[in-house]
Amino acid sequence: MTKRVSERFSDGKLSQRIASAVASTPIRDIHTHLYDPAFGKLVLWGIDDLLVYHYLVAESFRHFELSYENFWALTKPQQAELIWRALFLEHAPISEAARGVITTLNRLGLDVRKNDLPKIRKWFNAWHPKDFVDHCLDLANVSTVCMTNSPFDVDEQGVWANSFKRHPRFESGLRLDPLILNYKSTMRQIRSMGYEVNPTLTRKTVSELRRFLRDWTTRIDPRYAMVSLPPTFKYPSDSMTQRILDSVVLPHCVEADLPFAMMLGVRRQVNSELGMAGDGLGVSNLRSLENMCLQYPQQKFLATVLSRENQHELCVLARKFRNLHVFGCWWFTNIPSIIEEMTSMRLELLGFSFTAQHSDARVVDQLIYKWDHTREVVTKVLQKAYGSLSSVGWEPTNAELQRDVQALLGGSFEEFCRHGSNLSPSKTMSQ
Ligand code: HDL
Ligand code: ZN
Repeated sequence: MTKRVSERFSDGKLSQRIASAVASTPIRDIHTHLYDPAFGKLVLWGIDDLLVYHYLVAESFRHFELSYENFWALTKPQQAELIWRALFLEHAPISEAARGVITTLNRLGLDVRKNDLPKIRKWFNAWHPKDFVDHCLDLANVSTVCMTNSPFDVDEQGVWANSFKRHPRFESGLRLDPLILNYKSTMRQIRSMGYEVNPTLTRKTVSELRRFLRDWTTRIDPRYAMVSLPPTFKYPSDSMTQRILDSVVLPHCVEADLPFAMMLGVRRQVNSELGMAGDGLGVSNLRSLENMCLQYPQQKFLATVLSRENQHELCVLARKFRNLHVFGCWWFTNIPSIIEEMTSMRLELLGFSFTAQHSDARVVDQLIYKWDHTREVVTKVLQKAYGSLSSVGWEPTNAELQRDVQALLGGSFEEFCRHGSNLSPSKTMSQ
């Protein structure tokens, strides 16, 4: 018998079961900028790293009078002091990134109304980095995080050059932006690493670039290869980017059975004075993604898009191609109002066959707030979705709830990576 709408969501029992399923499900965080503790100085943690996070830098400059130059000349603690004053003392920390710092400090057991930065610093300084990393993973209930590893980052090269014991909860991701987007300038660096590559993609250069990718795949054992792409990315197009994709990167991914993750829509350095905080976004033409899924039916693609306007089309595209896995509320969409809209739409169009979120965390403490805030929203969305089912007589068991929530928080990604995705031969590509 259909319950009246008013009764639908009054079922506190079901709502509570959903809330505890979401709270208790460990997360596979499939994209972050965190580092295994073995990476030493590359590991960011503690109050000053939290406060100088580029999201907060961008927001703080809206209140600053000092010049960009004078800000960047300050030490990290001095920058943190200015950000703390602008966003946490002179205004309520109401933005997602500012509220995140408060959530994090609160969950670490600190009194967030005691605006005593030196005292907070002292508390963090009492921790050993490795213990603190594990503490944050446990508090956030995150089972594993995937790093963003660049063969072109000199600091990273130094670590990978020596074998080291990997932290079991840190996986790697092979980031290839410089190769795919700026081959001309990257070629020299690859040559200096011992590969005989030229500016034009001769047979020899292609085979050396494939060797380069094979070597780094063996070295870091990535979950996927990855690139971020501008809104102007076009495939096919008569460009070096496409030639690198078609002759080097995608054949390597097929050979290595490596999913290829594309993050579409970033406009780098819209305001270069802001440094890492200076990037913006644009609406992408997702026909390019469609064409790649058609051109490479046996290749697994992961995709996330930066523009809110692209989200619906991405879901429809994923309905057409089972070798396309949608993931995360990336960057400027990683705010509760948009996470709610995106997750509802994805459930309605894709069921559980997507990954609801990745944290994109850069500072290990951020795992705590990025996942607390996401769990809040996912709980709300699932309570509404299961509430509708329950009102027509379909109520999930606890085991079904665990299964479904786990799918959204890493399980579907795992299943996608396990499955073959060979589809029928591709048809002609649309422009
Ligand atoms: O390109 C990327 O992986 C982005 O996530 C950028 O690193 C960006 O600066 C970021 O941290 N977004 O959350
Ligand atoms: Zn990222």
